[in-house]
Amino acid sequence: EAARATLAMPRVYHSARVNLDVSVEGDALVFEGSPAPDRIISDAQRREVLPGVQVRTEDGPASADASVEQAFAGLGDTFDFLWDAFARASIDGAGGTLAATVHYGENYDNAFWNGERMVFGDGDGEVFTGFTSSISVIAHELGHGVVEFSGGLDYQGQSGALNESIADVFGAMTEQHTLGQSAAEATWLIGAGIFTDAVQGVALRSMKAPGTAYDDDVLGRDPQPAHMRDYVQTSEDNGGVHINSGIPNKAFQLAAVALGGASWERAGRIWYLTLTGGALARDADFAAFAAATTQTAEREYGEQSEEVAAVRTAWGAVGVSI
Ligand code: ASN
Ligand code: ZN
Repeated sequence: EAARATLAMPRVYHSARVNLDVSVEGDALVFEGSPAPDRIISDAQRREVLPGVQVRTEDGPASADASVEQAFAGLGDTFDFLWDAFARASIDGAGGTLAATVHYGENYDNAFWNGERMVFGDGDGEVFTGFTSSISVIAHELGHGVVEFSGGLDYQGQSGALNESIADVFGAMTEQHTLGQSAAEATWLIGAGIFTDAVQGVALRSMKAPGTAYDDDVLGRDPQPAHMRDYVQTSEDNGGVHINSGIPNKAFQLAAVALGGASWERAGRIWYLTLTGGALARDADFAAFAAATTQTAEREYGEQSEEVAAVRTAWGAVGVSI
């Protein structure tokens, strides 16, 4: 006997793409739907021109180019993480297409989010290998997208360092989700494996031990502080956005490890709800963000909860007073 069913999907996304799982429970057919990613990868062919030539789509054949496939897979891992952890459909929360360009420029030593897409250089081969091999780097760039779609944080000074830190939080959580790691098991490294063997360093940044990711003749010493007493006043790097992000990074890492389990279950959820709740000013400083995460934890878990205690302790440990 044939069964017919219509499936109502939550109206949280407009993507036409849906994964549908059908299972049998007793004498019932159970349909479960979830949004599926819509990815487009382009190739800048070593020029600094965007978007470049489209080389990979969701339904098209795989590319023979490893960078293309790595970027494609990384976007998929990030999409899966956002849905699994926060029921967020893509970075815009509406199932939007995820776009990336690889082979940007010649010997280009960076990756970035340009407001619309992720862009990856190949590295110069002396300090950096490519940037697509690291899921934490890919998810970091997408994290900037989530920040942007949530109202944004001015890319300057402390709000800029929060923007950077939240991108790292997304990077680390996505990598941990993809590898099936708990907060305690995780390396908390951002960009592990993207340095060549010539560099004395394990990663771009360490959220667990800011300031220790590298110590190298070419790069010098990792300048990230892990406490407000070491906050770096500088006019470079938009006021040290990639430097002082070590402080909120360490606070998140401490809260996540103290709460145990997977980082996104409680600490990540508190950070995410704080970011997306609509109450965060674009120019929020560390103290404002710390207060906001504490309020989120109080609202979600109760004032006397271990979550609130863990968040307060974590900010206190890095010298940010609430
Ligand atoms: N990779 C860097 C970042 O995403 C690029 C930049 O400085 N904007 O933060
Ligand atoms: Zn960044």
